[in-house]
Amino acid sequence: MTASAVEPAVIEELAGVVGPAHVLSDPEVTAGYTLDWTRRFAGSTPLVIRPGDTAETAAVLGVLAAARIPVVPQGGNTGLVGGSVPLAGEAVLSTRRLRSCEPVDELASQVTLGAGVTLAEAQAHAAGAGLSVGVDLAARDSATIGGMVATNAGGINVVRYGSMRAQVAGIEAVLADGSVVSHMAGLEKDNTGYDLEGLLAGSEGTLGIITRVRLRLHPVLSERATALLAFDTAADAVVAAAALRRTVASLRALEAVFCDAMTLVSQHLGVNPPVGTVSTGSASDGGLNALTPRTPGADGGAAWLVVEAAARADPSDELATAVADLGDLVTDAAVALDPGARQRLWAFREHVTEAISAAGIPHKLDVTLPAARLAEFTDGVTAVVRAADPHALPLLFGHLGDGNVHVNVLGPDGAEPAAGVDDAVLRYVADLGGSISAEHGIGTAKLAQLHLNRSEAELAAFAAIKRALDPAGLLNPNVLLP
Ligand code: FAD
Ligand code: 2HG
Ligand code: ZN
Repeated sequence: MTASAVEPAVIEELAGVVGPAHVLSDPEVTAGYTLDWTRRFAGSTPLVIRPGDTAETAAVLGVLAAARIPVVPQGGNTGLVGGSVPLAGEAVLSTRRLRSCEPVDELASQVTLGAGVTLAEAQAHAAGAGLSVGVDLAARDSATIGGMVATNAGGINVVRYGSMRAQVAGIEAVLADGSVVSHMAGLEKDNTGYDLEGLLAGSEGTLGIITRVRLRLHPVLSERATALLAFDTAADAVVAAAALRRTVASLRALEAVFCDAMTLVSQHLGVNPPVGTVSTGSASDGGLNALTPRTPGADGGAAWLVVEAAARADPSDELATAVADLGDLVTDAAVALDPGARQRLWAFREHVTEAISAAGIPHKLDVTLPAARLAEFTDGVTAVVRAADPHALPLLFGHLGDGNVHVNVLGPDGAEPAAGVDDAVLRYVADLGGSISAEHGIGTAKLAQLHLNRSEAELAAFAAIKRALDPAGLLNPNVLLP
């Protein structure tokens, strides 16, 4: 059944659970829940339900299960793989009212938060106790803690603290039949059976709706040094990144922006980077069509690294020594210590996604490569894209310290590229031994390619887990599982 066939009696029952104000059906109001952040994935829903706590969420799922109505969980709707919007007329369960912030448990360095708390709110709450959240990403003002766990989000500090799954000390979630699983003691050692938290992290709303999360927190490292390093080629940046990972003990972020992505973000910001030369166009004579992809090989185009060190004591000497040790590999470097100057360097990395969205509707291919194949990939992927669509423009950036490259591909004038581009790039990644999804998930965007990374036996195990927890297939039915 689709939600469009929802009986008035079911709507009444849902309104009885969450209150009539939180069952939305006016298309003008629900429209905001049906289009994803990239504007590539659009659907429709006649029903958005906004429960206020775990008990209401459980009751809502009980009603939906009895009526056999499929449902898409949605947090901040910043996901980039089309997993958070109703593409086949499903109901939407918005978690944005699950906003409880319990006091920070300073003895355990943990905090329990409602799934709808945004990352920025969680960061501010933790900071009040002198602690910090281990995952950070540019969508912090909208992305929710529940959505970040559901996607096992990565972001800019994975080199230091790991992904979202590593931050989770406990989860409360509602399963498809309305039952609640809650394991929130936050014990560091707890070998009492299957790791349900680990399973729900990265499950993209297909196994349960996360309502509360107990997060591990970390000491605030207030002394920071940030460097923007320029390189002649992508391959040089890859070699430098590997060296910096080995040598900078206080490393907190190791990010890259390649060639045309730097030109585009510079145009968007209206300012060129303080080091290195943007390769084509400029802030004044640019425009998307002025960008021409580099040819593969040594002419792979210039590249930049953003490197951040953080510690209790000033880490700038350690960072400066490590950069000096790179020798001629690095062509120029800018270092910043105070927050404003550091933010100005970060802008060239943090605003790339926004710059690309302002230019068009990209296909987003978020991949990881083994360290030994990374330079081959950054040099070779442009040719792979152009073979699939001669007019497409690949824009490369990402979390180089994790081997994670974001390949965004735009068609001419910002239109979508030819559909074959995705398959060509993801096959290339799999052939090199990489992952077709580093941190954004599979969603609907990569359903057709999951088999490139997962064996038949693994996919059968995934399907068995799904059947066990959601036998009617009601939770996010068009996501993750082929
Ligand atoms: P949504 O987009 O609402 O949902 C994402 C998925 O999780 C969907 O499948 C949805 O059904 C499911 N879901 C949401 N909430 C729940 C819940 N409570 N229970 C069960 N399932 C749920 N991602 C990174 O990993 N690293 C980055 O550096 C990064 N940077 C970004 C920068 C920008 C500018 C943008 C727009 C996005 C970025 N993202 C990044 C992607 C996105 O922010 C993350 O995927 C984030 O985790 C999504 O959180 P959300 O609350 O918006 O989830
Ligand atoms: C980032 O690292 C995000 O900036 C978004 O993961 C990546 O836009 C993208 O493809
Ligand atoms: Zn990313």
